Amino acid sequence: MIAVNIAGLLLIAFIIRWFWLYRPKAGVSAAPGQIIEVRVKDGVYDPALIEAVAGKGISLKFIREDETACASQVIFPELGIQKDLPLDRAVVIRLFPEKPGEYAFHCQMSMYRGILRVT
Ligand SMILES: [Cu+2]
Repeated sequence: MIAVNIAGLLLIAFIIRWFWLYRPKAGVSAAPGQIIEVRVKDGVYDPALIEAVAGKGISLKFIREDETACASQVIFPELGIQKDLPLDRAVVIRLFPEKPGEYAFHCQMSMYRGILRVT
């Protein structure tokens, strides 16, 4: 009984860590106008942290290599962007973040997660 409870608590801790506290470590800085390639694979966006400059356009080229339906869309809620990602086909998304801040992006179920950091 106690073992079950401990397993349950560990699972909850894992879920909280993964879904709420997840912070990508290594990032990529985008020069204005640059196209950054983002691979969608094995449950993570690579890179998952992209740094950009406010008021300058950047392009993210998403390449989905994960067959699961979970990965089939990418959503930038604050930027009002939602795109389908066909398997193994590059989808370029143009972004013009005007205000500095952190803009999350994720799949429909928020399993894949990334951050666009605008400075
Ligand atoms: Cu998903």
